[in-house]
Amino acid sequence: MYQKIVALVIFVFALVFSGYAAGGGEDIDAAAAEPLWHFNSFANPGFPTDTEDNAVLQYMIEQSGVDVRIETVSVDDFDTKLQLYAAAGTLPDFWHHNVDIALNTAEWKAQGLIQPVGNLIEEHAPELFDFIPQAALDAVTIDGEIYAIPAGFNPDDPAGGYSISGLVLREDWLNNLGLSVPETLDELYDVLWAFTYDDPDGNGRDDTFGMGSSDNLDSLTVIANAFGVHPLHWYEQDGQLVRGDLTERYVEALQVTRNWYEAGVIDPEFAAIDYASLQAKVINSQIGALGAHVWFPHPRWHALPVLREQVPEAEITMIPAVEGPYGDRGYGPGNALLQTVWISSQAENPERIMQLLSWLATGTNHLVPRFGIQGVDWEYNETGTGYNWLSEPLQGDQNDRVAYGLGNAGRMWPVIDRTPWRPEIEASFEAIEAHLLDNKFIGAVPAMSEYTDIDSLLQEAFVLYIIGRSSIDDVRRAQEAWYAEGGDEITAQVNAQVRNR
Ligand SMILES: [Ca+2]
Repeated sequence: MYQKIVALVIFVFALVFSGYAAGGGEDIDAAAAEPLWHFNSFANPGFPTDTEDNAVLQYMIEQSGVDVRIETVSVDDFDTKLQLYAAAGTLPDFWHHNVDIALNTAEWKAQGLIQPVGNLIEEHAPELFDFIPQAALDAVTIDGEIYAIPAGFNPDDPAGGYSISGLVLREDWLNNLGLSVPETLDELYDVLWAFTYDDPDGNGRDDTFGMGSSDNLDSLTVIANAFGVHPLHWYEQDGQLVRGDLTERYVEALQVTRNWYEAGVIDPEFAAIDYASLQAKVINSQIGALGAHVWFPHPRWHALPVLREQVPEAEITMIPAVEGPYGDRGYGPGNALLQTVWISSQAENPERIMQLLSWLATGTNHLVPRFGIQGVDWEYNETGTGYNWLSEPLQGDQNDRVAYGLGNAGRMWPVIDRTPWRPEIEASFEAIEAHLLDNKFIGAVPAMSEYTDIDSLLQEAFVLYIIGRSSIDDVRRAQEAWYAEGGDEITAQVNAQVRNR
């Protein structure tokens, strides 16, 4: 804290002596003609910020008619530097950040650092609504007003969804055993049983487990999903929103998980390994199923190529969520709220910012910051399902692209576009999106940043129960403790915020 104050004092002095302090007699007309000031986190170190040398940014400025300069900062330094600017009364016009988005929106609104943007979008850039998921807008809506501009998703990209996680299986193991893709939780159990006990890899040794997970229970969530809940999402129970892992259904799912663990179909080491070790178990053909993202079955994603060095015929497939005993079916929807843009409460010409964003939301302009100029740097391939790279920087590696100016400029308003990877991941998206659960609250409330340690205690209790070291009463006691130590407040604030939307 002391260091922060010292840094703040030094920073404010520096601003005063360089003539940047608040009310320092800046000419308003001159300020209007100045380039917009964009403050950009998640900086690529090699990014050229001089617009003269940056072909991509220069093109965006010329085409949109809006001059802008980009200041980049690392994610870790972002909060500190933004607060220093706020204390000095010289906020950037708009900024981009990708961490704790809903929470930051609530805090910056409370601090008066940002302005509502709903009317600005409607009046000056309604095209943005075609790109931004409603779930993301809901998450940054406070007291009926939208306070941030979340990343868009290319609406023309069938692999452009924001739900990216599901259950993947070793398809070659299914085929070896003559099994089909499971549709229900019971059928999934049968598959995992066979993966464990019927020698799916045909090497004559008892050396495989059905499903793996890491210590944060990621893979095992698919069992809770079949009971209609995702642990960290919110569901209605007795007229109130309750977090998934506090519901009765979740307790039932834990009991099933423990049964599966006792039956030996879940890797017994799950509670002691991280996600990297879990991936190693896939690569070594020790497990046949795990929770994973859409890229996992991709032949160029690092897991499958390494696995194929040992098992050339290996196939990994994403399967749709299985149906549970009450007829529930679906994965928990993914995070719709990715990299986001906020407009400063001090921005004098927010409509110029909207002009720039409107340009980005027109035609294929949103691809410019990522891939450059159509016809110069890239063109659609023959089938229209991907791109051909034309210019030298686009055919080079990441460093060449960054040096050319691709990447950070796009964070003035990022649009997710997965077209280059589409042929291989489209099937995964179709499987995930076949069945999705409904999360009743996406966003954050202040109490979440206050009580940050209560979730790990709950998680620990769940793991101890699954591996047979505690009773279901211990689970319920842990849930009560979660409420008593701050969860009550979180739950009350979530319910209040949903009522006020
Ligand atoms: Ca075997």
